[in-house]
Amino acid sequence: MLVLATTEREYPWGTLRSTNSSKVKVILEEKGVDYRVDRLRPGDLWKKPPELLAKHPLGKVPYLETEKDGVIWDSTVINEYLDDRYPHAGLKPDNALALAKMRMLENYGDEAFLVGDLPRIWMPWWAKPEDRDEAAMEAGREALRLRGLTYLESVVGDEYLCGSFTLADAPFMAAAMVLEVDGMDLSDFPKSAAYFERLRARNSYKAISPKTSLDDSAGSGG
Ligand SMILES: N[C@@H](CCC(=O)N[C@@H](CS)C(=O)NCC(=O)O)C(=O)O
Repeated sequence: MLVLATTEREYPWGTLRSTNSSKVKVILEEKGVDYRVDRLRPGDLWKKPPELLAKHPLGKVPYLETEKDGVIWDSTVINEYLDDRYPHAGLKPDNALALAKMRMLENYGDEAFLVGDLPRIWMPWWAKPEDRDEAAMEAGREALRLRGLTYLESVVGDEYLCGSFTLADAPFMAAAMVLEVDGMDLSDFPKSAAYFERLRARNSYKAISPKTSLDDSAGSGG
């Protein structure tokens, strides 16, 4: 049984999840492999206790515990590992250029969205409504409009980023989750908005949807 270590919490205003771990959860679901979720205390990501550092040398989530191969960490590495280890229903193109393009788009999702401008919108959702800095959140939305959404709008087509669904779409699943919670207006980015809706319509999105409780998203095997 694979075990995905992540941070997810139920709050009065919804179920909030680690974006990088959500990327992995989606691919575990797409692959249909048995896994269960191990939820760490969010405070451990700042305290970095020795037991966390023993699993992930940077003290971050996600990491994946496997029976065959030990611990694999970093969401991009884990997703590539899952696609290589469970090659059915492949989620990567097989020629060098298409693979490079897929990896560039996946990296763009990570850098511009998940570690770039989304945290300024997302992190405040983990605080009480009265403790949120609305001006800082709006600055995050503006940064996302100027960079990530402008670029996404220029590359996204009628399907997924590389035609069929691939690993490049995984970070954008996590972005779709954050934008669903935030309710940010995407009317200036109609192709991106439609793409996020397509992502939310996939079965795998249920495992990270803000509408799915923690009990209902503990993994297929537990
Ligand atoms: N490149 C890493 C980034 C992981 C990451 O930054 N995870 C966040 C939670 S979403 C975290 O653990 N933050 C604590 C920290 O940065 O020390 C990945 O893709 O897995």
